[in-house]
Amino acid sequence: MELKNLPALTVLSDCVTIVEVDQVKIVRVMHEKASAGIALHGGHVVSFAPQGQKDLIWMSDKAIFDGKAALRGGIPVCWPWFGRIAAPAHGFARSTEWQLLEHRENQSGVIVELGLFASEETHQIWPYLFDARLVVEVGDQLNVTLKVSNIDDKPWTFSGALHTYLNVGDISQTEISGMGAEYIDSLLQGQVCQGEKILKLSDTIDRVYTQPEAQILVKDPLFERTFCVENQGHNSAVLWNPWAEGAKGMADMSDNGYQTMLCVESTLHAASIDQGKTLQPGETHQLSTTISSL
Ligand code: TA6
Repeated sequence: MELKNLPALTVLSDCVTIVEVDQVKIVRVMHEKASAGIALHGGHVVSFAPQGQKDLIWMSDKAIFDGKAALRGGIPVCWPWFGRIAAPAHGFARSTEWQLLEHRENQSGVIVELGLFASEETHQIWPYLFDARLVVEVGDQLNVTLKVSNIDDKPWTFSGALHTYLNVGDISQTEISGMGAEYIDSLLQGQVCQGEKILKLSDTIDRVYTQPEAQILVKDPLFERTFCVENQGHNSAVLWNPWAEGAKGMADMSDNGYQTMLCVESTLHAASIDQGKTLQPGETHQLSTTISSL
């Protein structure tokens, strides 16, 4: 997503400014290594482009920046649950305002830290005290880490994902490897299946890969680059593309939007809220994704 021509509302440093798209404030990073944008609404990375490259991150041209809806595209922060195991789908973090806590920069890049804390609204949806931080490191590569801490006096259980939408030239030419063999097929009522080593898509896909390799590679011949996605603190990697019919059904995606995106997600998957990861009071968990282009 192109942010460079937007007027700065606030100048925070040589590299960091705040800009606005409709109702959403975005922390804009413009550094000699890379540019990026992180929306405060949702703690949502909306752009990351190493210097001289096309954006690695896909944003829908129909994304709704009303400060209420979750943004379509970017890197939605799905937390404190992943999927539709409770409402709202993918948790409340992606549709709640985060606070800008810190930014710092040096010659290798810029680090932006956002925070999300329990409020009356979050308490109504999920009755726990938490401290969530999103650390976004913008440099030759993009690193996004979601650190969640239990600051309550009772344990709580969560799941989640960094639901990255990669910006590909043409999905039908794209080749994906490193997902591992076994997957849970969300389109087949959670049936466990064995997959191929190299994937080329020609239809809707929605799979939770349970044994992903350390590096997931997405070869994009049209843009002549290969994405490398490295995840940590996850138990699976989700691959999703809604294809033509799915895109038609989404008000915030153009009918042909599916042709240029692919979600490769760093996921802590759980079949139900209770089956998630439990944090005792005082414990912290980190879920991260690192995205680069080779
Ligand atoms: O991560 C894949 C998935 O859970 C799919 O099932 C699909 O619905 C997608 O996320 C998008 O969900 P959303 O709530 O953003 O429409």
